[in-house]
Amino acid sequence: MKRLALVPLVAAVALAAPASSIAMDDSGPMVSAQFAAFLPQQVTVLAGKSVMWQNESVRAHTVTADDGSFSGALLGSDTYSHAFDSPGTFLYHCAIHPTMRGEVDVYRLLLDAPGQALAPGDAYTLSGHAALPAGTTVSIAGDSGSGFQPVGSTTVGGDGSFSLGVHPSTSTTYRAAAAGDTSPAVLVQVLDRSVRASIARHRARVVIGARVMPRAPHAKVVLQLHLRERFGWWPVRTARLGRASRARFTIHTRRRVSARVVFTRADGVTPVASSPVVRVQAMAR
Ligand SMILES: [Cu+2]
Repeated sequence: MKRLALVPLVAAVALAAPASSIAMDDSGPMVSAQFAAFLPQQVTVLAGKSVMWQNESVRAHTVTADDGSFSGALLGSDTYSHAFDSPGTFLYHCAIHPTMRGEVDVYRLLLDAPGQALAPGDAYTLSGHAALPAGTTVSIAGDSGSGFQPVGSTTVGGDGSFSLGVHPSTSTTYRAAAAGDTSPAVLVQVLDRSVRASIARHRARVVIGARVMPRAPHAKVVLQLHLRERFGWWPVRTARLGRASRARFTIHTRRRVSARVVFTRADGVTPVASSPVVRVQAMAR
């Protein structure tokens, strides 16, 4: 099971769509049978839940366990579902197209994949689901670079869910353990970044440069200007950091400019870190 514990961690790092591969409702995850592949190729499911396969191709396929423990046919736009009652790794293939392969990983404890990165010191509610009796104690451990350390414990509720508040100061990998079962790890990302900004005037053109460290290529930064007539800081431009974690804004004004550059979460709004204020004087007449 050690190798498999990394799979959901990778899914959580790609913050875009990690939830789709982890089932939390009764129906469990869906797998699409495509022309020549199962997508996603790997799913993680809580013990007792079902995985549903749907044929979304023009070919007929099968969902056949490598060990023969389950099998279903996917003709036309058929669906097939199978409930996984005990933890383990279940490999399957298509009996018609043997290069089509897939994997179902079943756990009694799962942590929900975090949806977005945090700012340092943010409170975060780590939540998960257990196929264990209500009242079972769940221990949470976190690893922020020096091995797993206990973080706290909680209990399984009547609906099988559990949660624990954490305050990671840096990116931390969490896992849950109870009654001899351990969940796969999930990564809670903390964006502990600093932003530097520079400003230069070339006649009416003002160029504001920004650099975010540690590097965060493609992340969003927002240029804010201090607008006296609007009593404060206002976002005026959004940019994505380049590969060197730099961005450049150009504005045209003859006035004095006070600016700062804010590094945000993926939503482009929630601030993570701000540069010090940079200023240039009004254009000489
Ligand atoms: Cu097939």
